[in-house]
Amino acid sequence: MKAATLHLDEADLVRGKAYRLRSHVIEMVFSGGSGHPGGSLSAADIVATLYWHVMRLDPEQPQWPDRDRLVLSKGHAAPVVYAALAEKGYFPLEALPTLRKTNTILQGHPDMRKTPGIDMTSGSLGQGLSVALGMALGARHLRRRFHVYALLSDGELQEGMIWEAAMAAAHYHVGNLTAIVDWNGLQVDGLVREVMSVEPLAKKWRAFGWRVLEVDGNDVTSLIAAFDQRRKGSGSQPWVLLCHTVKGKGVSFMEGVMEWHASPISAELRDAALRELASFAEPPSSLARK
Ligand SMILES: Cc1ncc(C[n+]2csc(CCOP(=O)(O)OP(=O)(O)O)c2C)c(N)n1
Ligand SMILES: [Mg+2]
Repeated sequence: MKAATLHLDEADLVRGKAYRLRSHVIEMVFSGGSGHPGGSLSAADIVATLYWHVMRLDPEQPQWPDRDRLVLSKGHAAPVVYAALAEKGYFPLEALPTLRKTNTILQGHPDMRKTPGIDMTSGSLGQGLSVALGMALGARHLRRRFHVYALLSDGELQEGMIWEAAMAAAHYHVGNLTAIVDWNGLQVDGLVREVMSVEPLAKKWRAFGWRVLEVDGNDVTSLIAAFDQRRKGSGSQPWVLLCHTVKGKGVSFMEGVMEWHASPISAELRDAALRELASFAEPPSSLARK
């Protein structure tokens, strides 16, 4: 009974963080004058679960050799990861509104030379899983126990390099690698299934030798359960979490709307979005920096 209560409390904390991250994303894209709100909002629950439940990290030591790694293969969703890093204390929250400004540490896409807590430069879609695989094999070579997570988007799965990495990871029995697919159904110019379908997704990953979990990627309780199952699972097979999400999740006028993939936000719409996010979960100041 006690364990169940603790688990619920943790889900609440992660959920509160996810909505806080969403509010930061809106503020950042507003002040940056450009950016990618849709794919940042769809991934907010995944990112919050990774940073507040899953990954072993030490914000005091961003280069700690045994830290788990996140490769944000869908690098255009940088705002939501920057928001998580600031909330974790890698750098001050005050840096967030500098997104995309000249000389900022928060470039439009992740830059490992500029941002504490970013382990891989990314943004050119298709590359992240190969990089994550290299890191995971590196851990094996160095006899370190860290885990590597790669966050991919569904449109990105149209890139051939993803499937080369998938094939290699299974061949080399890479058990410390987890891919996470933000399966929001939309890419820049339409529905993924109309532009070029990537389905049947679960069957494809299984055929490539991966263990597959399918999960509601906007439901923190389901995400926590899936990551816990993964943690207890095989040490000799790569796993993928196929996360059903909604692009723009949490801001009703952005949900499922293609144009919000990348778009500036006016002051009026920023206010409307923040009001709506606050009604879901008042960003609790008591959660800051936990
Ligand atoms: C190799 C490459 N081609 C094109 C782009 C431009 N681009 C940015 S995001 C995106 C696709 C967005 O759709 P999806 O991959 O599904 O991401 P999400 O829906 O999660 O935002 C594209 C084509 C890119 N970043 N990299
Ligand atoms: Mg997509």
